[in-house]
Amino acid sequence: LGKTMKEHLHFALAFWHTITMDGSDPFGYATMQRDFDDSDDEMVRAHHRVDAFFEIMQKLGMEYFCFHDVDIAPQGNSLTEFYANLDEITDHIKEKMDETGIKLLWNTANMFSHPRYMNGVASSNSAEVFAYGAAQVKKGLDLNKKLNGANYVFWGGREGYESLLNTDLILENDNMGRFFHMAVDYAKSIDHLPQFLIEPKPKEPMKHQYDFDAATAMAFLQKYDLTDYFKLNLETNHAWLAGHTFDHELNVARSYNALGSIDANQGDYLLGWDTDEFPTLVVDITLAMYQILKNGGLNPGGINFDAKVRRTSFEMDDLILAHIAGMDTYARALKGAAAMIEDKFLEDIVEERYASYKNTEVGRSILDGTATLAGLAEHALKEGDKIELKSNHLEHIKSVLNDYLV
Ligand code: GLO
Ligand code: NI
Ligand code: NI
Ligand code: NI
Repeated sequence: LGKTMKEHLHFALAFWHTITMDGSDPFGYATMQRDFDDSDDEMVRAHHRVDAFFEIMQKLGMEYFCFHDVDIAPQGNSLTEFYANLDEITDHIKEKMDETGIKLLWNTANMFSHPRYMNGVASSNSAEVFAYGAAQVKKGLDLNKKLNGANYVFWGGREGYESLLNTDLILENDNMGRFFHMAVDYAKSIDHLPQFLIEPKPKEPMKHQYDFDAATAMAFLQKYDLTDYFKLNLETNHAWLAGHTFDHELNVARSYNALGSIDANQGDYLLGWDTDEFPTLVVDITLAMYQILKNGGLNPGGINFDAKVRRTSFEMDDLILAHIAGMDTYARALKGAAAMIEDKFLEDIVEERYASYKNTEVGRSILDGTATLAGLAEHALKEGDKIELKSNHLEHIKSVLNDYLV
């Protein structure tokens, strides 16, 4: 596989689902009181939260972490205050990183919770909002440099629209392209260019999200000439929302050499939104891990748990056990996928299925580009009436797949 098994399991802890998360949902208030939230002073609390975050990572043996700017530091009463708070807290984070050896997989800017972002950021109808978002990303890149981050993530948040009746889709997409180029240019100017990642997601929170799925995001990146700097951060639950399996999204990204990193979670088969449950479905994750191994792993990406416990699982133990369940699922998936690759289980099936392209003259001419429409028509006029079709043996394949589920 080119790497040791453990190198394929670079897990990251998400600040927002562990420390900031309090169990509140659209229908109910917080259910989680954490003992690290023991001070009325916001900045003291922020420091204690960082300590708790690193303690959890050490207990779990996690090597990486991810955060939004607003997760780690209070926003204060102005952007100036927010910047200062971020500087203070990231000094503390840096100390913790040096002490523990834990690394930053990626950070990002939350540009979707505050009311100013109700219409998006780069795709907003306000240049002031665009500028405010630019300020957040600038700071995010400064912090990424300070903490030696490997990647920097853009989840579209509210980049999208509710109705075309009042939306200039072309202007909004052009502005998104401009925004990302500014981020690349700034990163170059400070001599620290992380791998940029777009995280596609459909339907939520805007009715029409611009980064709907992997294929849509790739069309965007190609159109705006950003493929040298951007890959994709793919999330299981987002794939499902788009009507895809996770391994489909990974395979599409791989076909563009753009599989960067993943947000590990799962949805609920019965519900149509981003429930961010912990990954426990071995079959889905084994097929995902198969794609990741075919990709040669995720580098410099990793496996970030974008997953939350339910508000009814409010004890700290539940949070710890949930991450262990997620890590175990990925470890099992890795074993199964590695065995599939070793046995060439899928490769042989695929090879056999497309055999007629490799083992016949007409097939080879299609693959090597020498075939023409007229030449193929001539061939079909001679041979076409005796085409023999082969069964897909799909049920048999699925039942053998079960043998690989660890
Ligand atoms: C929401 C996304 C979100 C992102 C995060 C980092 O559905 O999954 O959690 O992963 O903002 O970009
Ligand atoms: Ni109702
Ligand atoms: Ni995510
Ligand atoms: Ni999500």
